[in-house]
Amino acid sequence: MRHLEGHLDAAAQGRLLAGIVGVIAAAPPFRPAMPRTGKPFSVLMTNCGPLGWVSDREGGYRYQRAHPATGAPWPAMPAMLLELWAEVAGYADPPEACLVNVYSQGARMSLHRDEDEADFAAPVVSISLGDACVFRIGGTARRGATRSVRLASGDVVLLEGASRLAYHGVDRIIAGTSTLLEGVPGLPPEARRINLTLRRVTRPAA
Ligand code: MD3
Ligand code: FE
Repeated sequence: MRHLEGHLDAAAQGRLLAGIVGVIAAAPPFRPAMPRTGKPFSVLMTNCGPLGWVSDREGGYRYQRAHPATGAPWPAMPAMLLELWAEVAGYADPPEACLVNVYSQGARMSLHRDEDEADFAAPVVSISLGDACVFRIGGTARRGATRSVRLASGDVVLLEGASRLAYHGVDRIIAGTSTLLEGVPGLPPEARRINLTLRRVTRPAA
């Protein structure tokens, strides 16, 4: 992975957050559930862009064009995200999905691989806003060694090449490390960290 620490300065983080507040107004964060068991996620999610990632007991992990609760199409990606992708992704076609993960204190994401996309040649671009987290990344085998990386507000991570299929997760949120999300109208009051992942889902037509 490529870790671009502090890639977005405070002003850029504020502009991006304003765009995400607009996304959340149109597409309220929902609580996904695990396939088959229906175990709820501790992370809330929403999406912007043509496709959005969802999960529930009945349908499992998938991308779809509509919000699972409202049935409305996902709102457009803020222009800043398309510009960031063009700047860092090294991939000609635009991202199709931006998954918005909303963490409260105590929320976590267990070790997993992102493999619901048809195109692993495209990178995943991650942007962190708000409190820092302890992120864990390993190799492409579930039982391999892992290392911890602190992701802070404004950091951008590029997952490309071998790291695109690496196991990864979020161990914990480090409370009180950012004031960015404090008192922002339109955000869930318990939100401490937001992570955005820009993804290519389908293989571009040749
Ligand atoms: C490594 N999100 O949404 S972002 C996810 O902080 C996800 O919310 C975490 O894992 C979060 O799927 C981690 C960094 C990240 C994103 C995608 C990856 C790391 C990745 C894809 C492959 C390998
Ligand atoms: Fe992931």
